[in-house]
Amino acid sequence: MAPLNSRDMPHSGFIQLYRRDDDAIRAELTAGLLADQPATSPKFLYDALGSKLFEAICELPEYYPTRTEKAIFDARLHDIAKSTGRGTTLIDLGAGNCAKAAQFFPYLQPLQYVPVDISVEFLKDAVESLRQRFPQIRMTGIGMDFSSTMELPPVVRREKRLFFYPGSSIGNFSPIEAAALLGRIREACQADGSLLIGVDMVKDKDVLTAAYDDALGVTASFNLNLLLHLNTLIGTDFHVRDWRHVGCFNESASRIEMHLEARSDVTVRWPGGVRRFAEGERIHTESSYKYTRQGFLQLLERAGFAAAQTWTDERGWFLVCHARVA
Ligand code: AVI
Repeated sequence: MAPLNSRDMPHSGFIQLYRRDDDAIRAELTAGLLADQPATSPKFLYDALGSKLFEAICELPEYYPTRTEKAIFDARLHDIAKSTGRGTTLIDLGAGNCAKAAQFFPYLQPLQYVPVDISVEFLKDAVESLRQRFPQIRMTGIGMDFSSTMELPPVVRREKRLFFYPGSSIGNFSPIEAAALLGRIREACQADGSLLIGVDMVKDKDVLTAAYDDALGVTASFNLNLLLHLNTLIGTDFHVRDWRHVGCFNESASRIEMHLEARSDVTVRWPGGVRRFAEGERIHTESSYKYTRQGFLQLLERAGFAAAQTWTDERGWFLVCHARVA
């Protein structure tokens, strides 16, 4: 990634800081595919088709996190807004279509809304239509990879920063990576900042497994599509039919794991690499960590946040936390 200097750019309401580095991507994927335990980062699940398949996952009966979090937001909108306060600089991490944050606008009345995603192209349509509805809120879309840096350009107000990170996306980082990311958010918060975050909870193994191995096979398609994305990105010659989706709960690590498993002996070639996978061998494509309330609050505290206010659903399946800096 080669960051641009935002001071050099005319302020258009959108700032693209992330630049794709094809050599770095090739090196990362080659190392992952050649490793003793092959693995790829979950970020590669999201090409155009992968993003659509993820949207479909959120509609599945088995995939409870999206609708459970929404039910908590709907039921607790007033309480959450009371806790976060008004006039904030609302920084929406992984904003996508900006819909989750937008539901809070009438209650939070932020002074500035800063949707952050890897590409401002994802944000443009959503932000334009929000601008019509909420002309009083200053909106600045930022294209950046916030998993590697939280350094925001000077156009983002420093006062009353409220970071919004819903959807339990924090679960796709290992606890060590999650602690580092939360630490960077804490740094970017200043003294009067805070974080509103959604986290998926540990629960019955069958409920968890079904959410990541649904009857329609949408999650399987989402996972297998990674192979098509890798073919495009680095020229591998994966055949989707040679692989099967595996979604399982690893209890000792408290995480769902997604893997792609070779259906028979397969040799995969790409410019710069070749690997023979034996039948049954797997590529680890995603982890989704599940927390207890206490475990997550400890993580927040270690990152420099004070005791958080929390809200959950009646089954205790999902947690929404509002944490201020300590
Ligand atoms: C984006 N993230 C929080 C999802 C999750 O539940 O870990 C990604 C996902 N993978 C399979 N289904 C959904």
